[in-house]
Amino acid sequence: MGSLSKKNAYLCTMMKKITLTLALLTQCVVLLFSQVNLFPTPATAFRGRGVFYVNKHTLAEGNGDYAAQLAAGWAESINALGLPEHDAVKNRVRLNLNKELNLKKEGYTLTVSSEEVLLEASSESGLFYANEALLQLIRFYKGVLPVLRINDYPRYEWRGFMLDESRHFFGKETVKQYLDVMASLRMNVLHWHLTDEPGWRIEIKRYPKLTTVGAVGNYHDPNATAAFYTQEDIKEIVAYAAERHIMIVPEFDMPGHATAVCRAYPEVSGGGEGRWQHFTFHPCKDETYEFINNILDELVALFPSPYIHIGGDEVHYGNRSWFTDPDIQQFIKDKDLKNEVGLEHYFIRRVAAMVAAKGKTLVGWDELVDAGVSPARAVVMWWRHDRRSQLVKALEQGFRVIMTPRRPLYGDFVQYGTHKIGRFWNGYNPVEDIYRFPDPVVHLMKGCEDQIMGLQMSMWTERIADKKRLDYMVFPRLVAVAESGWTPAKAKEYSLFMQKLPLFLNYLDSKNIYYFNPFHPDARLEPAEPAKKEDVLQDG
Ligand code: TNX
Repeated sequence: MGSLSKKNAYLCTMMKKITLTLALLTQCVVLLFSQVNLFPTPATAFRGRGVFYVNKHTLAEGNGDYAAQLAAGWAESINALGLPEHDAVKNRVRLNLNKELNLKKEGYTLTVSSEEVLLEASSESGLFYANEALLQLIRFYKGVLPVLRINDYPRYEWRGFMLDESRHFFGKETVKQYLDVMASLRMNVLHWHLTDEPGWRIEIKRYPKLTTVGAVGNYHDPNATAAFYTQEDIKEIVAYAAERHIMIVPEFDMPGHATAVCRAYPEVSGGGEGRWQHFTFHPCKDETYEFINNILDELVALFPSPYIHIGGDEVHYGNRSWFTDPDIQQFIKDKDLKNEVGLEHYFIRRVAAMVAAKGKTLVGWDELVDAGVSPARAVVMWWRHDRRSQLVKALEQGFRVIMTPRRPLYGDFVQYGTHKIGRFWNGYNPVEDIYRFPDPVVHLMKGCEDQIMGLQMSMWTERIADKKRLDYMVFPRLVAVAESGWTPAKAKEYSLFMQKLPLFLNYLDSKNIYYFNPFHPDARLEPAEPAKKEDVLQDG
C-alpha cells in the first residue's frame, strides 16, 4: 500500500472514531439533560424551567369513566404519601383518555407545566401507567414537580415476574404487595408457578386430594401443613392484578415436576423410585389425559389470561421408570414414537391440543421447541442460557419467545460475590447484568425481533423459605428487570440508573420490603434458610 493511501486509511479510521465519540457524547449529554427520577426510565423526557406544587388543593379530574375513576383515587394516594404542606396553590391534574390520540400500545404522555399536569393515553393501561408514573414523581420530588414532558411506551409487551410458590408458599398478602410494586414499575405479567415437586398450591374442586394431600409439605419440610390458594383467593388476586393491568399466567408443570399431583392421585403417576417416585405423569394412560383436561378446565375458568403455561421442563431427570415399564415400552412401539424422548413430545402435543381446544395459547419452557407443536399456537420461554441455540431454533421455527435465561434472569442466583445462599454458574446475577440484558443476545435475534415478546425474572424458591429472604433476592433486581423490559436501549444508561436507584430503595423502605443494598453490600445481612429435612434435586 502506498503511503498516501495508508494516510487516508488512517484519517478515515480517526474520523470514524471521532464521529463515534461525538455521537456517544451527545447521547450522554441528552440523557443527562433529560434525566428524570422515574422507574423504569421513560423512552423520552425533556425537562423545562419551573415547578408544579402538588398540594391539598390540587384538583384531579378525568374525562370518561376510567379516567374519572383514576382521578378519584388520586387524593387518597397523595394523602398516603404524607407530603410536606405547601401553601395553597390552585392547580390541577387532568387525565385524558382518548383513542384518537393514537399513542403506542400501553404508551402515555405526561406533561408538567407550572399550572397543570396533563396525563394522556389512548388506552386504559396507558393512562394507568401515566398515573403510576406521576405518583412516583410526586414521591421522588416530594411534591415539587419539575416542569417536563414525557413521551413513553414499552420496549416489550411481556414484562414479567415469575414466582414459584410450590417450593415455598408465600400467600396472598405477599403476592398483592408484589403486584403493587410491579404496577409501579409498569410490569404486566405475573407467571405463577403453582405446581411442582414439593406441593400443589391451588384448589381444584373436582380433585380435593390435590390440596388435602398434594398441598402438604414444602422444599424444606415434607410434612409442613397444607398451604394453597382457594378458588376464592385466586379470583381475588386475579381481580387485584387486573386493576393494575397485570395478567396472571398460571403454570401447571408437566409431564415432569408433577410429584405433588401424583402423590395425591397415584393412579396417574408415571411411577419411579426413591427421590424420583411420582416425578412424572403416566404418559400412556387415557385416564391421565382426562385428569389433566379436567384440571385445565378449572384453570381456564379461573384465569382469564389468553395463555396457559404447561411447563415441559427437565423430564429426563425423573423418568427412569419409563425405560423399564412394559406398558410404556409397548406404547412407544405401538405409536412408533421411537424412544422416551418421542414419548415426552407425544405427551406435550396431546396436552397442547387440549389447550388449543380451550381457546388458549400454550406457553412452555424451551424444551417445547423440539416437541413438534405448531409455532402458531405456542410461546417458548427460553431459560437455558448455556444453550443459545435453543433461542435461535425457536425463532427460526417461528415461535414467539419470552426470555428468561438463568444468567442473568433467574432470581435464585446470588447477586453479589460474597453471598453464600443461592446459585452460581460460572458467575452470578448482579443488578448490572440484568440491566444490560438483552444486549448480549440481541445479535441472535436479527430479523426476528418481532417474535420476541419480552422477558421476565424467574424467582425459584427452593432456598427461599420466608418473605424476608424472598424480598432480598427480588430487590432491587426487579427494578433492573422492569427497565430492561420497558426502556428502549438508547435511553438506558447504567450509571444514571444507579444514581437514582436510592430513591426506589426509600420507597421499598416505606413498604417494609427488605432488599440487598448494592451501595452498602455489607450493611444488611443475607437472610438465612432453614435446615433441610431430606435430600433434594440438583437440577442442571
Ligand atoms: C430449573 S427453569 C428449573 C426449576 C428450578 C430452577 C432452579 C426450569 C424450567 N426448571 O425447576 O427451580 O432450575 O434454578
